[in-house]
Amino acid sequence: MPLNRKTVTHFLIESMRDKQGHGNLTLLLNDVITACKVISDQVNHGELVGALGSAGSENIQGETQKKLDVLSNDIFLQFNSYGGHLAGMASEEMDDPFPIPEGAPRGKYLLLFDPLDGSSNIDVNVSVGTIFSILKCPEGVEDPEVKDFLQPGTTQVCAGYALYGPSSMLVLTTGNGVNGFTLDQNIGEFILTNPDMKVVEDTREFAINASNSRFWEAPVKRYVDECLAGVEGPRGENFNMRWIASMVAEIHRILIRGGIFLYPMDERLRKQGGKLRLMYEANPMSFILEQAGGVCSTGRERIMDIQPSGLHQRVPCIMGSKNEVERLISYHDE
Ligand code: AHM
Ligand code: MG
Repeated sequence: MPLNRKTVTHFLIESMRDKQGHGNLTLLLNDVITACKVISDQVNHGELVGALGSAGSENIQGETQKKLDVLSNDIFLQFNSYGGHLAGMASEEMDDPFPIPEGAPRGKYLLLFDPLDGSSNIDVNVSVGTIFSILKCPEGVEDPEVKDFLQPGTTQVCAGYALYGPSSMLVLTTGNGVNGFTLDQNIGEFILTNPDMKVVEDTREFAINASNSRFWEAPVKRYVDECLAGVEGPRGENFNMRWIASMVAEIHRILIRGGIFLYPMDERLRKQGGKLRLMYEANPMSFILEQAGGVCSTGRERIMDIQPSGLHQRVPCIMGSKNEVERLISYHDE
């Protein structure tokens, strides 16, 4: 490894040096990153460590949990319980907030996470990831309850994801741009490889699960139809389509080469509010994308402005390259 490369710890210490009180956030992130490295190792070993397949249980959303969903959740809880920087945790895989264990020191932050997103991809060896969001625990609260977690995305102190793909990567924002790190397996450290990531404003690539097209709302139908019509259509250009069914991989692609990611409202999802979870998926990804110059909306409002009403609330997601997202928002306005 070239000697001038920066580890994520080095990067965080340097970037937080002048910010008062941020030493705690660096130490908290150190624990989060260690958890991601342990999950990365389990994902990499797959069937060799018996990690694939169903756990035979269901989460709060009624989804069947994979063994790796359960294991990744346990890893996150274990590695973040004892550092002394958290007042509580909440996970996509758990009904209620997880209290810091009796006797362990408490801190001022709240950690929310989707321990293994895109887990339908695990058994077929396609990229999955971890998504996390860090909030401040309200002043004076020792044992946070659900209401203490229900803060809009704009209050996030930090958001990030780990992508377990051909290489494992970590992408982070603390509200001052977005930086990407690649795991060097030999030394067990994430190394800064993608400084100051930006989402290009224009794109000719969209991502949506087209099998739901018969349920889509009119603005989404119109947008996708226009893309599909290519050079002969109103857009006068050909578009490309991708759908990995792994939000982390999808958002990562958008950070690298632009694009628009859609899991919009549709007739089938209306009752539950959408597909993706506000607190564990939509908000952290919105913080990252907006920090990189992208735009993130439900079609009707900015995702990070939503006042959450529940820990497991779902929302429509339209996010990515500015000009395409704004076009689709304008179709909703019409
Ligand atoms: P999960 O948290 O249960 O893994 O679900 C979230 C995933 C996202 O990563 C992805 O964008 C979406 O679900 C895919 O959904 P679908 O299978 O309907 O295409
Ligand atoms: Mg998820």
